Order: sequence, then C-alpha cells, then structure tokens
Amino acid sequence: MRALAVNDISCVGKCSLTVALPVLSACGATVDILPTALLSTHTGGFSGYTFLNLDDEMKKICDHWETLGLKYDVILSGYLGSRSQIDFVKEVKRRFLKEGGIFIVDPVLGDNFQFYRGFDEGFASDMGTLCALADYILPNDTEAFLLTGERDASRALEKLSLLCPHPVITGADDEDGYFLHYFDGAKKRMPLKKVDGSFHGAGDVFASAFAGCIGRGMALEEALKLTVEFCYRSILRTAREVPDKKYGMNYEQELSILTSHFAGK
Ligand code: PXL
Repeated sequence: MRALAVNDISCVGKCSLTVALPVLSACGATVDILPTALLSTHTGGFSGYTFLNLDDEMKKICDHWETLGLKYDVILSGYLGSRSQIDFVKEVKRRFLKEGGIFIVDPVLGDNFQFYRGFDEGFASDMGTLCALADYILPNDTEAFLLTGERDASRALEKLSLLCPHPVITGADDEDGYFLHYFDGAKKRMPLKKVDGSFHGAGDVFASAFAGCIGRGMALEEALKLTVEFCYRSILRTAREVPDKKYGMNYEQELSILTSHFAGK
C-alpha cells in the first residue's frame, strides 16, 4: 500500500510528517511525503518559531512526480500553510490518487475551541471545500465546531455527513461521557477513556494510524478500534513520561500495537 502524507515538517514538537512517516510505516505502508511548510517547531505553545511556506516548491515537486507516473492508494492531508494550498491539495488528489483510492482529510484548524495561530474563518470555510472531496474527515471537537458552527458533536456530525460520507469527530464530551462520533451510514459513537490534560500531536497520531488501518483494508469500525487503542496507550505513556506536553506524544514504543496487528498480512 502506497500512501502520500501532505503535511508540514515541524522540526521539534512531534506532529505532522514526523509522526505520519513512522506511524503509517508501522502499518506497513510505503510512505511518500509532500511537505507544506517547514517550521522550527509547531505553532502550539512555542514562541519565536520560524515558518517557511512551501507553496511554490509543492508545485515543482508535483510536476516532477508526474514524470514518474506516481499514484497513491491513500492520500492523507493535514496541516496546510495557506488558503492557496487548500486548492492545490484538491489538484494533488486529482493528479495522484489512484482510481478507487482513498482520500483522508484531517482539517487541521484549531483546538480547545480556538484557531491555531495563522488560521481564521475564511481558512475554515475553504477547508470545508476540501473536506467535501474526502472519503473520511477527522476533525477534533473544535474543528467540527469551526466547520459547522455546532458545538454539539452529534449535530456537528450530522452536518458533516452532508459534506463527506465518513466524518469522524475524534473526541467530544457528551452529557453521558466522552465519545468518538462517526458516521457510517448512520450516526454512531464509541466510548473513549479520557486522560486528563491536553496532548499536543494526538490528532496527528490518530490521523496517521487511522489512514494506515483504512489503507490496509480494515473496515471503519475495526480501524477506529485499533487506532483508539494505539492512541490511548500512547497518551497514557505520554502522561507518565513527558513533562512538557508541547514536545509531543511518546507513541514510539507503542508502534508494536500496529506492527503486530499487521505482521504477516
Ligand atoms: O498538530 C497539529 C499541528 C500541525 N502542524 C503545525 C501545528 C499544529 C498544531 O499546533 O502548529 C505546524
């Protein structure tokens, strides 16, 4: 299975491509990358970070790839550095996704009911147009709200299901607990064990594992169960081992959950 991860390179603070490469690889994927921006750190909690937008380079990279005839079974889109990149990723899907391939969009916009630095309503609205081309979208509760205007996850899911066949809201509080909400022909939810605190990069760990599982042919519910187990174990480890959560998740020693599942398959 050949996957393309479209995301930024944050040199410090594990997220984006530094997470997508190892996690997708652990699922047995051959992973290529299309970097959207180069940052000294991610933007969540560090000050003074550097940011190089790679708009022009992305176009040149894709023109070269066309000469190689590359096609992907799965394309996973994550953090995009500009509104024009959102349009360009639509073109990447057209040019490089195999017939019958799977397009997964993690609409990276914000967390804790706030935009990440550099994003605004216009960006969210454009991101909605990219979500409309996806087979699966993976917003967190904040992103589901920013895309739909609904704070209630069940109502947000309903609106997102008009946009894309399989929205997955990766964690939201309900009146009776903490759930992952997903649409699979009907609204469904899966209980999640909540660990206190905020875990930077958790969305990228989730999206990468999910894309790997779906790319390897798992059905939606099975893919979600394995992804949730891998994320939960990584979060527990991070809670124990990482004092400063902006440095990202310690998922590395939990990759065996994925490698052992896919061993010999
Ligand atoms: O984890 C999402 C993410 C990805 N990439 C960059 C970010 C963030 C969140 O802060 O800043 C550059």
